[in-house]
Amino acid sequence: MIDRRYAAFMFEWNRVCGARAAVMGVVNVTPDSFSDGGRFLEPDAAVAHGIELASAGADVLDVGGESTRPGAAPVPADEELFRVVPVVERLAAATDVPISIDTTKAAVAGAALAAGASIVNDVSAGQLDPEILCVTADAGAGYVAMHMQGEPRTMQADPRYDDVVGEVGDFLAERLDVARAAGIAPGALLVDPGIGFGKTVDHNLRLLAALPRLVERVQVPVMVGTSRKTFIGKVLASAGGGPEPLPVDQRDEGTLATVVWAVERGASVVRVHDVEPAVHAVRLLHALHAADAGAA
Ligand code: PMM
Repeated sequence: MIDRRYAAFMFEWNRVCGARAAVMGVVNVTPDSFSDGGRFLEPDAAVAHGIELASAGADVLDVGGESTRPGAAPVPADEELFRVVPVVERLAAATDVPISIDTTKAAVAGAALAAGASIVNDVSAGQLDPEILCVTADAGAGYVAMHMQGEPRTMQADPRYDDVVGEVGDFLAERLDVARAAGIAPGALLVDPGIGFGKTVDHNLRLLAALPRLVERVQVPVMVGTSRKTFIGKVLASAGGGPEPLPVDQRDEGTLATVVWAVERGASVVRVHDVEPAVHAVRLLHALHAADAGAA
């Protein structure tokens, strides 16, 4: 029997992804995320922000209670639960937009799914707490497996690959097998190359350049999260007039360029902080493709 929540998730997913790329809006309930840390730590502020992103056209809301920025320390499960569960519960009551829980912990995923989330976004791809795969499978929820080299505390120290695109693709294909073996339905799976997670500027650019190869390799929808990340600040540093990365609050135009690039190269979901411009870009691309197909 298909779980009601899973059926709802698949319906939503086909609705948004079948037609065009989906925009996932970020709701960080953390004191220390790199771009919006501390702004939405109070549940009222986080819920209001989520509702605002839904009104701006977000197709999915991603609620997270543990910062994964480079150098971040882990958060105990009870603190993470305390941050995210009330926010998920209230957002699920306030909006029809599907909610994703950004966590690596089975206990947090389970509580968020019970509170109304329908997707688990796991930056460790089930490696930190393998039980998270069973919790996701039991709930019939969607699952995003992301690639990360190392762990947030140390991942940017000296990331190395022989072939970053091949290695990330192999890792994600292997984690998809593990997720399927744990009982997650094949149609509920997505992967994410993990832009900025144990990667240099060059690694990130290569992965974005090779997105079509990754999409072909994994055969499931691919999600991409570039929003306001350091590589954008570093690429634009010289345009900003100096050797320092362009500050986080000046990276939204650069982010939009990567959103268009990623969607044009096969990304099914883009994860962003500034939702409205991404929604406009994705909708316009969709209209252009329809016109292109009509003219052919
Ligand atoms: N990036 C962050 C957090 N979670 N999840 C996925 N699937 N992909 C990402 O790129 C990703 C993520 C870090 O960004 P934030 O601190 O602004 O949330």
